[in-house]
Amino acid sequence: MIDIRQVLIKRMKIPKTHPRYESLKVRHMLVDGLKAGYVTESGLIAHGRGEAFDYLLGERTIASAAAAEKAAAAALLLAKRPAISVNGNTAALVPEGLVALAAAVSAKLEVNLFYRTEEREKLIARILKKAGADMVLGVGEGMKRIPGLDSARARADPEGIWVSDVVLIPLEDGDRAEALAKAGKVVISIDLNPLSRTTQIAAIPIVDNVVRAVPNMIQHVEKMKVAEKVALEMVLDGFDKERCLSDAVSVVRKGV
Ligand code: PTJ
Repeated sequence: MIDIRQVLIKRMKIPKTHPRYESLKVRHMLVDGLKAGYVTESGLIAHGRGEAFDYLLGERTIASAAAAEKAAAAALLLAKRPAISVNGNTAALVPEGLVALAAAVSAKLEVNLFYRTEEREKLIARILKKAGADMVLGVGEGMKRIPGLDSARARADPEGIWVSDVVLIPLEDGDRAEALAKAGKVVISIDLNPLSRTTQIAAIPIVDNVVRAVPNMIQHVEKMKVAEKVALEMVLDGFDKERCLSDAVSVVRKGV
């Protein structure tokens, strides 16, 4: 079978020895998503902001982000009805990872878009299915609306985010993060900006690049899936959000 990523990388004509190879490869995944119609122009701008923070964080998973990823894995394993929200950028960057994470914690995968069109929803659902998803929620009509939100992001599938107790929201806007938290859900964010409203609001904020965070979370889930409930609760109780955020801000400011 043809590996589309390898085809794209060859087409980029960027030598693997290039010092910015990984970063350029990620950019091209988004540009390809834009050309295919499921990433938006704003998605590219949002990525640029993320890249700037990633640069300041040293383009690595800092210790406090690793702790948040472990706590998030525990929260997802403990959840009764976990859900994972997918937008254009994350569909372009980590489709297989999101599908694998959802399968590992029995979470629902739900498309949720800020710049919503039904065509984009369908394209993203198709990508997730190609990556191995059995079921993708959030597409088309029949959605509920999360109170307090005017944008298309208020949409919530009655079988997914609407009834979820724990929800993972990678690259999210602050309004929806706040509305989900107000609706009583445990919000896990992935956002490279430690100062964003989403990061500040989330119960478990992961300040890391989604391309690293998702595989790291899968590893934690694999290690902890046989753990007793009480052991998972201890991981969760041991997570200190304020310390995690002050550590991330300190790394951005001072590099350590
Ligand atoms: O596909 P849609 O229509 O739902 O639109 C998606 C975007 C990303 C355009 C939309 O959600 C948006 O406008 O997001 P914001 O409000 O710009 O927030 C994006 C946040 O994600 C910013 O704080 C960025 O720093 C952060 N970010 C960008 N790229 C990454 C990232 N965080 C983690 N990993 C990344 N690769």
